[in-house]
Amino acid sequence: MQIPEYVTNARLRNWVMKMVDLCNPDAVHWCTGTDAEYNHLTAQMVESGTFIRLNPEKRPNSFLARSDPSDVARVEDRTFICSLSKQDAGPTNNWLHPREMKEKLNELFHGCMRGRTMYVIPFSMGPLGSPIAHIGVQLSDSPYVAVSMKIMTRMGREVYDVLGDNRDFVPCMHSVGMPLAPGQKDVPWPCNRETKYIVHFPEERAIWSYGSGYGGNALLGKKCFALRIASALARDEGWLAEHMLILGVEKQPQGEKTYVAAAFPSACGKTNFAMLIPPPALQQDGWKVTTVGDDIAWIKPGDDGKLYAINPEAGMFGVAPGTSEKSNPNAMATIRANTIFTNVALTDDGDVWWEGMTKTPPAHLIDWTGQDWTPHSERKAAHANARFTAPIVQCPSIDPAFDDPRGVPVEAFIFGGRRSTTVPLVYQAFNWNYGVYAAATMGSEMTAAAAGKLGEVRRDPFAMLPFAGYHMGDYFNHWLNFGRQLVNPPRIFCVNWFRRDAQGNFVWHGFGENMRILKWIVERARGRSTSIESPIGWMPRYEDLDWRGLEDFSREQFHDIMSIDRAEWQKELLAHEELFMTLYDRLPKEMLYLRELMVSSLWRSPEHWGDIPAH
Ligand code: O2Y
Ligand code: MN
Repeated sequence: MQIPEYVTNARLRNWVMKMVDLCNPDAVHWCTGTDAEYNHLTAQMVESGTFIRLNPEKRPNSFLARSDPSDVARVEDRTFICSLSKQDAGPTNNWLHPREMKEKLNELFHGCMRGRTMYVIPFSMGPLGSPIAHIGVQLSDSPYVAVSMKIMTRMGREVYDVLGDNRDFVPCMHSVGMPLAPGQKDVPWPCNRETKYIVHFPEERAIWSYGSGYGGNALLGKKCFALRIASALARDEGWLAEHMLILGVEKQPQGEKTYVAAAFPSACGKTNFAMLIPPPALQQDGWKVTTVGDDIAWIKPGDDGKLYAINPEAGMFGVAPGTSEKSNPNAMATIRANTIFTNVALTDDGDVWWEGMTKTPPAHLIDWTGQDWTPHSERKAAHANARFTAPIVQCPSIDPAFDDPRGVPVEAFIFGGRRSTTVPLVYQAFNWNYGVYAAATMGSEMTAAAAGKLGEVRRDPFAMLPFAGYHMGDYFNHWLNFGRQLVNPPRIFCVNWFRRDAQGNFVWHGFGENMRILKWIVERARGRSTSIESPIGWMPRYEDLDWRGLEDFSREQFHDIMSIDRAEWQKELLAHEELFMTLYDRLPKEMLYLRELMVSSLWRSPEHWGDIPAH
């Protein structure tokens, strides 16, 4: 194997040689990240049947891939955190001793790339050379992964300049787990239907993924590196790696800009919130939202005592179903060209479609399984987890500082879940520790009607349950410690867009209307807007929010989504105990004390908090 002379990093050279010996690929391709390389690989995949080129008039330079039906999403039950001690992985992660796991992986990877090309994919998570960024190198036998990594990360030859002779990188080993015998014909979406392993070694900072070519299982910069490995790095080095979008709130003519990072579990509209378009009355008043990131934030303290955040990614791997000109026009504009679609439906004129894109479906489609589809078909045309992969700089609301190596200063954190009762539309935690408590106990109602689970509240601390690379109790402790170092910590807020009335209807309109809440949050973070005290935190009164253009949203409706029901909150606080019991061996004592404090303040005497009813 010929190693390019510009690859001077000794550890990298040795590692690639060792992995080539192990996996036995037919060829090795050192990715350069150029457009010419992208065009060559995509054309090759059109030829092999992995990609369908979409109609260039409708969707220039865009492709459709259909995955194997067994390989359509992240596989949490096959995801492992292999720290040396089981306790360090904690009760919410799958674990196996690293020695035992390595034996297994060595067997699986032995000869696994026969008949295939190994792609060497160098990438930076974050702007090249940023003090907040980190380098990874992925080895993969999937050209789909190679081209997706060009969109999702800063991928290419320049990474070797940052890496130099001896800088560290995270080795990311990936195989679809389907070697080809001589003469064996390949399939459009190779994967291993029986065996999948998504494995993290947090002490070694290494990732091994086998058997899947899909999304978070295979694009290893995303969940595996930027969250699971990075969360362990961040704990050790004193920063934060979070499942958070980053947005900027701009107010003209003053020119004031406030950056906010927000964590929501999946299916809570994170991408829509990151690209929010304010209602006309607020736009006319000079309010605008800009997008830095839609999924992950890396946040480090700066020399000035502020927190600076980057989006480590360069692309979006967004859920297609439900995305429309109405729900997210910015996302629709982002995917107009240069986009890879996976498991969406194909229209007769060579474009894409999915449920929720238009009110009326086309009369005929080819569905995500490659079969004819009409509106009378029983199956969905697009898979529920169908995705688009697109460069985030194509988003019309992209923030000018997206590529700034210094990152953007974060003034507020927002945490939110999907709750039909109990949690009010918005409140501000009393201080950092109360905020950590709220984020740690955050819950969301399940949306899929899976076997009687509909509506059940699942705790998803910090929206990090599937992504923390170590014990969740230690993770809470890291947040508490981190706050102790900050002279003026960002304010912490909780939101719930999903409260329902007695008839089961959503009370809040959501989408662009969330700007009204964001405005109050920004004003509070800057110490300006007024509020009242409740047992769980500071809350806006009706008159504290900007209702221009939504005057028919009554004070009574506002009270419906802001009221704090003592009995419900008593139950809620009691339910936190279940999570605390699971994490008992590493749970910070602060969590228990804060819970007690909140229980006691629930029984403060007033009938109203301000004019918001306390039932
Ligand atoms: O199913 C997958 O592989 C993707 S999951 C995903 C993709 C983009 C952003 N967030 C997520 C998530 O699960 O949080
Ligand atoms: Mn996510």
